[in-house]
Amino acid sequence: MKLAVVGATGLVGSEILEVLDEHNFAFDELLLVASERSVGKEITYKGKPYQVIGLKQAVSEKPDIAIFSAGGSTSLEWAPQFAAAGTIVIDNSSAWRMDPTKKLVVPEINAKDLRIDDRIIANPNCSTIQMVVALNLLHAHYRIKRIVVATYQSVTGTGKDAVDQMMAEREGREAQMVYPYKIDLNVLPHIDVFQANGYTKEEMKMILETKKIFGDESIAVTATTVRIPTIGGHSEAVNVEFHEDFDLEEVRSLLAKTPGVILQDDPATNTYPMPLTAHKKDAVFVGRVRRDESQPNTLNLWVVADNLRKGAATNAVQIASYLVEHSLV
Ligand code: A2P
Ligand code: 11C
Repeated sequence: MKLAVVGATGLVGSEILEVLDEHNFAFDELLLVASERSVGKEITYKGKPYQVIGLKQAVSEKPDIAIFSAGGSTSLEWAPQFAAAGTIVIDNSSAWRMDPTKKLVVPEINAKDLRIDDRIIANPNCSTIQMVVALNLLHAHYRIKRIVVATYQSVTGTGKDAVDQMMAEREGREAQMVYPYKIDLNVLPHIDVFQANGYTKEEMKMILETKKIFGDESIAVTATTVRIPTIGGHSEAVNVEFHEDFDLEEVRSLLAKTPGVILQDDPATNTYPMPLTAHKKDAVFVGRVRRDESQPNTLNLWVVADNLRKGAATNAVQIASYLVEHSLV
C-alpha cells in the first residue's frame, strides 16, 4: 500500500496525518505532497522525517490511494491524472461532489455503494457531514421531510491563514485579511461565495449534498451558514421535520446508537456539545434534543463536530479504511 496525502502542509493535511497515526492505518510507503513552494520541506510522521514532494513526482509514483486536501482547482486539475495512473483519489474539495458519475461518501451512510472501479471518491463538506451523520438513523425511522439549519462554523474551515487572521486580531498583530471583515469578536453570515439566488455556496452545499448522500431528492433543506471566531469545530442548530411522528425517548435511544454519534444531552447537569469539547475528537456530538412544539413531527437538535476531523480528515481516512477492508484497492 502506497499512500499519498496531497495538501500535507495544510490544516486538513496535518489532521489527516494525525488521524492516520491514531487509527493505525497500515501502509508501506507514504508520499507527502504540497505545492512547489513546499517541496523539500520536512514533515515528521511517527517520529520519521519525510520530504514534501510535488504533484508531478507524486503521480509518477502511482500511489494506491491519494487523499487530496489542496483546494478545488488542484483537485480538478490533478485528480484525473492520478486516477489515470491507477490511483484511487479521495477528494476533500467541492470539485467532484455533485458530479453524477462520482460517489459522495459518508461511510456510516453509503460506503456500501463503493465499487472497485470508483477512481475519484468525493468527501462531503464538513457542515453537511456532521448533520447527516446525526440524522442518519432518525431518517431511516421517521423519514426526513424538511431541514432548517443554522451553522456556527470554526475559522479552521477556511484554512491556516484564517486562523492566523483571528489570532493576529486577538493579539493586536498585523495579519493578512482572509475575511472581508474582522472575525475576532464578530460573526459573519457569509461562508464561501454568494450565489445568484442570494444563498452562499456553503449553504447550497448543505442543501444539495444532503439529498445526494441520503439518495433522496425529496428532502427539503434550507440553510444559513455563519462564521464565528472559534477553532474547535462547527456547531449547528438543526430543526428537522419528519413524515412520521416520533417518541422523544425513542429518538434519544436512536441517537445513542447512531454510528459515529455521541449523545450529550442532560440539561440538569448543563451537558451539551461544544466546540471546545469536540476538538480533536472523531465523533459527532448531539444534544439539546427537544420537540419543536410549534408544529407536528418536528425536532430540534444541536450538533457539534470537529470540522477538521469527522468533517474532513476522519471521514477521508474512514473511506480509505473501508476500501482496504473490502478489497476495493
Ligand atoms: P502549500 O503549503 O505548499 O501551499 P490550508 O487549507 O490549510 O490553507 O492548506 C492548503 C494545502 O493545499 C496546503 O498543503 C498547500 O500547500 C496545498 N496546496 C495549495 N495549492 C496547491 C497547489 N497548487 N498544488 C499543490 N498543493 C497545493
Ligand atoms: C468552511 N465548510 O467551514 C467550509 C470548509 O467545500 O470542503 C470546507 C469547504 C469544502 O469554510
